[in-house]
Parts: sequence; structure tokens; C-alpha cells
Amino acid sequence: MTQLSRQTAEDALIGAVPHDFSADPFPVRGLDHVRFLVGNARQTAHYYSTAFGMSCVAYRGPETGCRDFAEYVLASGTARFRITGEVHAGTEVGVSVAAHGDGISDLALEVSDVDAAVEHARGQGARILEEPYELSDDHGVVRLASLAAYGETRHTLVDRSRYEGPFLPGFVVSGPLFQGLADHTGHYFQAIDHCVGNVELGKMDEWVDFYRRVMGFTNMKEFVGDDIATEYSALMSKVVASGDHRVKFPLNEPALSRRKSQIEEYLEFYGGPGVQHVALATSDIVTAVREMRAMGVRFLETPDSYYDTLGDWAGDTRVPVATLRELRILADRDEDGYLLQIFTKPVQDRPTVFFELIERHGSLGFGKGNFKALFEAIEREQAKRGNL
Ligand code: TYF
Ligand code: FE
Repeated sequence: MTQLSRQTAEDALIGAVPHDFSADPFPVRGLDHVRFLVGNARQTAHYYSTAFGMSCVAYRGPETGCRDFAEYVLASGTARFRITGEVHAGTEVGVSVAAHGDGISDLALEVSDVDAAVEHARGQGARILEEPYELSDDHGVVRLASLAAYGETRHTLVDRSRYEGPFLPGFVVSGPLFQGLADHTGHYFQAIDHCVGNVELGKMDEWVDFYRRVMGFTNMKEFVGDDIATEYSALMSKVVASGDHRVKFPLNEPALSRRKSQIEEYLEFYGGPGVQHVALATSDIVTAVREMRAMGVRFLETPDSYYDTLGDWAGDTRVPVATLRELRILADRDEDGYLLQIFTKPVQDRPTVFFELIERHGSLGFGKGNFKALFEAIEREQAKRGNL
């Protein structure tokens, strides 16, 4: 039977396309959650709840019988962040934070058959970190397993089709962390558009191949090749996507160039390969940027000159160029439509993880037309840190 995915408002938001899952060797329903390992989960949860407008939907910790960790699950639309901290020394979370700083440890994928996915992955040479296992509580059963990806990043596979609780077994419903902002919840972004990995020099194609072999992902046409890399970007990039493009993973590697690559800076400070940025899909980038900036989120600055010529090539957009200029939002157009996007500065002390806000209007790309302006803005930040 042919199962075509339904086209919903969310599909337009994240650029998903129809796909026949019955022919897919590793069917992925979507990104289940992004897991952060941090030094202080309570304060990190407060930041995403206030500055990113997310709401706390689930919690576990010592009060609920979880003796080692405090975990907060924050949601905005279908986007879910799982924020984990240790409550005493000697756990793997502390080891990870000591090595990498606050960072993203897991891009968890929702699948409908964990066992079949693991068997396929094993057959393709993937490293299985956790064999299939089950967690259960009063709300039902979840089946999980874990695959190794680049660096210490993992993909936990989650089948939650028999579960009705707030997140995973053991988590309890939690109220808002900051009642005063309960009404801005979910207004800034509604889904996760893509998650980008930085890998070592010469390893990009190996990881592209990993996602193709193990997960049946396919290459998207957007990439930064050799030619562009040496001219200005200092990185090479390719994008792989799940069958219906609900999960998109661009992969970057440093390019040999005049300057120190932003990817090398990341690898040095993160202590190896890892997740570089998470792009958040928004239906109203103007409100998101205005209000997030007012809450203290810092975005990259784009020079005024970018806006002098923007109208010529980006054409008519929902938002007038004057507003894009005021808020430093970037625009790009391709044969399918256009997109608006902006990038935050790193969100922790180390120059590692950052976020992107992206508002798609037909375009399925990643803002290729902005790469030069964007990479120059990132290099100005690198220079301020003395890392260029
Ligand atoms: O995800 C992307 O491909 C775009 C562009 O260091 C990008 O957001 C690529 C590399 C990078 C920053 C942004
Ligand atoms: Fe991106």
C-alpha cells in the first residue's frame, strides 16, 4: 500500500514534500526532540522559556524519583528541546559538559519500528550505542534505541505510538517556568526546520554517505562546494534529508582557506564534531526577532550595504526591505519561492551552538544567496574573539 504523507501547514513551514514511506528502508516520521546536556538545566530551561517563548511540558528530577539528573522538556509547536543537567558529580552528563561545554548530544528521531530500523542500521555498519529497549509507566510504553553519529552525537530512535504521556515514561507534566510570559508561548517558532553538524576536515562525504546508507536519506541540491569554499566561505557543506524532508541535516567541514574556518573554531572549542546550529521554522520572523531581541537574544549583524541591493534580487517579500533592514533579517529567492532567515550569536560561553530562525515561502533551500554576507558576519564575530 502506498502511504503518502499528508501535506499540512507544518509541511509548508519546514518545506516537507510528499513521500512513499512503504518503499523506505528506514522510515523516519520526524525529529522527536533535540537533547541538550548542560551545566545547569534549571537556568537553561528558564532561558529557552523566557527568551525563546517555549513552554515547559514535562520534567523529571530528584522530586520525581530520578536521582542523577534534572530534565526539562520545552516545546514550541512541534519543536521539543530536552534539557538535561546532573544533580551530583560523576555522571556522563558532567563528563560531556566538561569536554564540550553546554551542547547538543542527541538528535532523536521518531520512527515507527525501532527494531527494523536498528537491524537495517546494523546491516549498513552503523554503531549501535543502545540496543532496543522499552520504558513504560501509567501512560503506556515507548520503545527506543540509539545509534552513534558524528563525534559524540547520537540519534536516539523513538517509537511513541503506544504512549500518551507528556514526554517519555518517568516524566511528569510541568507548568510554565515563567508564568508572566505564558501567553507568548509558541509564538516565535512552531517547528524544527533543520539541524546542522560540523565534522572534521575531509569527513563530510563520509557522513553524507552514512545518512544515505544507514537512514536512506537523499542529497538535497543545496551545497557549498570547493570553488565557493576557497573564495569566501571557509567551509564545505552538503545537505541530506529524510524521505519527506521533515528531517534535514546539513553537514559542514572546514575548507582550507586564508583564514581560520568558523568550522575549525567550532571543532576546537567544542572538542570535536558536533551539532552547530538548529534552524527554527517560524510563521512570523518579524515578531520573533523583535521580541526575542527585546528578551536579550543576540543576533548577527548584517551590514547596511546588504539591504541597498536586496530588493533587486530577492524581489517582493511579505516583509518590506525597510523592516528587514531594521531587524537585520536576510532574504533569499530561488526557483521555488523565497525565505527569510536570521542567525543568533552562540548561545553559551563557548563559540559553538547557535540558532537560526527561518520563514519559508515556497523555497526549499537554505539561503545560498546569503552565504557570503552570513559567513562574513560570522568571521567578524570570530575576529572579536581573537579566533580568526
Ligand atoms: O544550514 C545552512 O546550510 C544555512 C547556512 O556555518 C549555514 O543555515 C551554513 C553553515 C554555517 C552557517 C550557516
Ligand atoms: Fe541553517
